[in-house]
Amino acid sequence: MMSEKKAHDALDRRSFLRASGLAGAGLFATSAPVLSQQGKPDPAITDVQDWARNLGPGVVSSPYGKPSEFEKHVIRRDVEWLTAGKESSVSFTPLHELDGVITPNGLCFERHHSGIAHVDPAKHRLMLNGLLDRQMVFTMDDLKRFPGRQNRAYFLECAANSGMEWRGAQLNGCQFTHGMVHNVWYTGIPLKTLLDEAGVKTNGKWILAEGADSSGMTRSIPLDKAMKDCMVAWAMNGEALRPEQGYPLRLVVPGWEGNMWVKWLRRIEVGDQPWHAREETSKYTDLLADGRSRRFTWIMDAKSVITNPSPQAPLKHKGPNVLTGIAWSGRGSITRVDVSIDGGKNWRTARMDGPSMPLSMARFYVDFDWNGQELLLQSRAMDSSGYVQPTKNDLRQVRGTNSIYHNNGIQTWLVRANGEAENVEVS
Ligand SMILES: Nc1nc2c(c(=O)[nH]1)N[C@H]1C(S)=C(S)[C@@H](COP(=O)(O)O)O[C@H]1N2
Ligand SMILES: [Mo]
Repeated sequence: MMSEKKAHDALDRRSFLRASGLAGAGLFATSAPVLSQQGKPDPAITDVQDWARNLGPGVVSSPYGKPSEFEKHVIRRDVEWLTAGKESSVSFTPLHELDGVITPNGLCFERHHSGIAHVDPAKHRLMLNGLLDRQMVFTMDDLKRFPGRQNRAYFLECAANSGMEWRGAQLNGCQFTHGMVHNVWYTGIPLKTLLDEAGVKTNGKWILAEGADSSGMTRSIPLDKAMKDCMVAWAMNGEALRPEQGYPLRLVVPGWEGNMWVKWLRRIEVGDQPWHAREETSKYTDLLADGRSRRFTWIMDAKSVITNPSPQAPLKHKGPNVLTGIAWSGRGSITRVDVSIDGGKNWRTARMDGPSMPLSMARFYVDFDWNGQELLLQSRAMDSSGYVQPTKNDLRQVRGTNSIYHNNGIQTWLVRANGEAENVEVS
């Protein structure tokens, strides 16, 4: 706490500032003017605010900390008309309100087929069955005693992200066009550890992952991928998984479509062929123009989006501005992002800042001067495999417009002279 003398001095200093504010600018030639733009004293400077006058709430007044009340708008949102109800639906990450490369746990987009399962970890089991030397069942405590625990940051993108944009610009905001992606640190053990413990028979070539929620979601995954880098994870960003993200256990399938990352993971079956479950036949396949479908599109190709400015985050000032966005690739790390302000005619290479880890989100910036001219903003990601993010039209040439999945085309934002931004396409 401040001593009485110090508090008195602080008050004195404030009354002095107020006096100097009234006396006019010029007193502090090197600091910011005390007068606001209208020539009136700025109360943010001259007034003693409540938070400086009164004691604040003590420790543990919020035993689990929450964001500032002034950040109430930073929330997941859904699009009401997109789904018939809230249980089989999706909410979107507010990408335009975030920075860096890690998504805060409370803001990770959610995609559920039968709502959020509230699973008691004491009653949760992971069963391994099928083509194994030993069928096994693990409790959460068992899993946490395995050696070889790992920490890895990975993006998870739903294959339906940007799905509404296949046939033209639709939704106004990167939260809605690109917000079915999150990037967190996972803690868990390699799936390989468990499969080795149970002993995969030589004819075992596929695994089936099953969730404990009432949708009983299942997906087939080739054994090679399961053994390479899949994890069973119980923590995200250093704390237990959130119920929305599959508490107490989820499958992590790095770089591959979000649907395969089975939440509330309860069973792994080993088989000799894929199961062709609903989610890999009727859903998450891409119907091509000639009536055939792409089967098993697992890898999420390189993609990027400018998060600021964007329709939910207009430009407010002329002069120096910071453009920023995110990029990710299911084939490796992001090596470069180019940005265009004229709809793809000219490109400049953005500055990356923060880590650029394999199969994890990367952050880019362009520091630029805005003189109030119209902008057609685009970003184009490149990854360590040499892949370059295509335009939406290039994608349509190959895939037609029947699909709603796997749209990684270049996004365009039109920024108007008043700074407002809109979802558009350039031909
Ligand atoms: N058990 C179960 N796992 C699931 C789902 C589900 O409904 N049930 N949805 C899948 C889909 S379609 C996606 S995109 C991701 C979403 O993960 P998130 O909710 O953590 O964003 O989880 C996948 N895993
Ligand atoms: Mo999904």
